[in-house]
Amino acid sequence: ERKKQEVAEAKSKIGVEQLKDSEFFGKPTFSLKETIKTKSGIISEFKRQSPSKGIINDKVSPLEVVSKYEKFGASAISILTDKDFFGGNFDDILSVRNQINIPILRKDFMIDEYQFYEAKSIGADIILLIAACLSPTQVSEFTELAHSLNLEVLLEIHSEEELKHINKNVDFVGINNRNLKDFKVDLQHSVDLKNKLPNDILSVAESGIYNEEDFRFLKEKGFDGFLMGEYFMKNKNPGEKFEEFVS
Ligand code: IGP
Repeated sequence: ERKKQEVAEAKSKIGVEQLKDSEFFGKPTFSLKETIKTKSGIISEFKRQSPSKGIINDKVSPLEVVSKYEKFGASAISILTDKDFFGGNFDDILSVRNQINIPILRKDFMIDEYQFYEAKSIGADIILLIAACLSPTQVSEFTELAHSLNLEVLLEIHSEEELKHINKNVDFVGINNRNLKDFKVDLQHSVDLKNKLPNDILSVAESGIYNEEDFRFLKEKGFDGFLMGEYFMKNKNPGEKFEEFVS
């Protein structure tokens, strides 16, 4: 509801046609389908705060963090643009887009077509669809729209129920290790769910990866990608923490 209002307000200020004037329409994009296999597989996140943890790090700039993420082998960068819950904004993406050459995931709650044009207009390459917020029909319609804008789609699921949201057009299925209702993390639950995915689909393990052991466990179980935020962001220097993790 809050999101609906936010989107309506944005739309009334800047129309879709105006968004299309952005330099990023018609520019080539970066593909996670390519980098997920050739780099570390880690999608490292820039996140100042979260509903479950409060402030994580509000002292570092996106550019100083993500340039290190890129330098040390991240397959992609995830940047939260939700303001109310995560303290993010579009400038966090805009301020780094032309400085790095790996894909950027605009992480937000996508509920309206308008947001896809927004994502494109700030130079994002990937968007997140959260099954818990959408119907299977919406997922397939939004996927089509995203692809028409050259955006890749990461579909996030958490329960067996949500397997029905998957269609063959989504580029990646993310399994959230964290239950968004009680914030509990359960890696085994994700592995069990992964075993029920169509086996030709690229999979991403999301959230609550807090040490090397978690990472190795999920890698062994066959996940292609790993979305990690807090583990890096909670340090004074998230980029250095990333470097330490991958070396
Ligand atoms: C990162 P963590 O535990 O490493 O900080 O998690 C990422 O998976 C998490 O931010 C996330 C998220 C979401 C945030 C996953 N799905 C949906 C907002 C909305």
